[in-house]
Amino acid sequence: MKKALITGITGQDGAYLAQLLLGKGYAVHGLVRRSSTTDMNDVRLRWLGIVDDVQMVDGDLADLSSLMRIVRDLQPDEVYNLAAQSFVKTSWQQPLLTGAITGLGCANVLEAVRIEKPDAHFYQASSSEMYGLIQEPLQSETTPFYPRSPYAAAKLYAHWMTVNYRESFGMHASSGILFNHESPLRGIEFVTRKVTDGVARIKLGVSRELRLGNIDAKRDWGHARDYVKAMWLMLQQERADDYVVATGRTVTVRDMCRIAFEHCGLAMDDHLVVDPALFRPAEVDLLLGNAAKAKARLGWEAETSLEEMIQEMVDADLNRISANR
Ligand code: NAP
Ligand code: F7E
Repeated sequence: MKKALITGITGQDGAYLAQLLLGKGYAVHGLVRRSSTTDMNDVRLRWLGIVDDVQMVDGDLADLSSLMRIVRDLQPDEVYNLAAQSFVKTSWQQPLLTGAITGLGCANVLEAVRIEKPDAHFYQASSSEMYGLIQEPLQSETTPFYPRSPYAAAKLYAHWMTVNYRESFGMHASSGILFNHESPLRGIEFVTRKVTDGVARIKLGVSRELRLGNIDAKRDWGHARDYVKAMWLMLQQERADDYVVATGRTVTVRDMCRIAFEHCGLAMDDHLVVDPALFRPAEVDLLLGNAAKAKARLGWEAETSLEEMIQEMVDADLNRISANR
């Protein structure tokens, strides 16, 4: 039985990846940081019905000794580094923490693997945010990076450390440059979930308006359930490499929002308010990924359309809000 270690298992992608790996017969172990509300941080694993099937281990990305102990004891075949301070807007308010966890945290995991289990296959959760102020209209593995936030700068450091450990130590270390991916398990602070939750509240008469920031920003949105398959495929290759994972379609926040309102039979213009207080210090205006390499080498393609995903998210939020009333 193969053993996998997932950092960030309590997050959106960690939960879907754990579900995928369990389905493939893996023993799945997840790194969990200490919290005073331990009964709340497994909510996503509960939602997927897999909380009793994964083994949780205590540790923190900031604490190299905990990572070394875990990798030494577990001897995992595959290590997926998904843990991060992942909210871009927060990275301007907590730039040093973001650097310490999203950036240096990856170096800590790489070191733990290099020292304790150097033949383990390693995955780093890189991000399309690294393209930032885009240098090409369609971004691929060869497009130059131009990070626009402390989050993106930290991810860029982690990305290059992954490449460096592959080249310096011959480690099987791969980096997935994933474009935005969402699901009913997405954190409520991210725009798709804020929209689907907000629209569901308006539909159920709990609120009247939805306040957003820059609705002209364009994103290439896919479904997290599809994207974790690409992570796994990268670690099954003979050689480690870097891959863009994207749908190849970009849509404004405004048009994504319209899909959610229309699904509920509501007129968007009656409820949507643009609030400049929600604008960011620097914006990433447009992201559009070219996943041709992932298709050719991994046989991976996005399976879920934006419309299907937003409708699934709105329906999940309608159910959640109704159940809590
Ligand atoms: P998420 O829902 O925000 O999950 C982040 C995870 O990291 C949570 O499990 C969190 O634990 C954990 N974490 C945070 N700080 C930690 C620390 N100091 N030590 C240990 N664990 C810590 O993020 P996601 O959407 O699943 O994304 C997964 C990864 O992919 C992240 O690295 C993200 O930056 C990257 N990424 C995401 C996207 C996307 O569109 N979703 C795109 C590209 C890249 P708690 O539950 O305790 O908070
Ligand atoms: O913003 C605009 C906002 O916070 C998307 C993370 O998973 O994907 C994610 O980062 C866009 C931005 O995601 C609101 O200004 C407008 O242009 O959903 P988001 P993100 O910043 O793209 C990348 C790939 C990651 O790696 C990250 O970890 O939507 N926007 N109004 C808004 N965004 C939010 N959150 N809230 C608003 O009210």
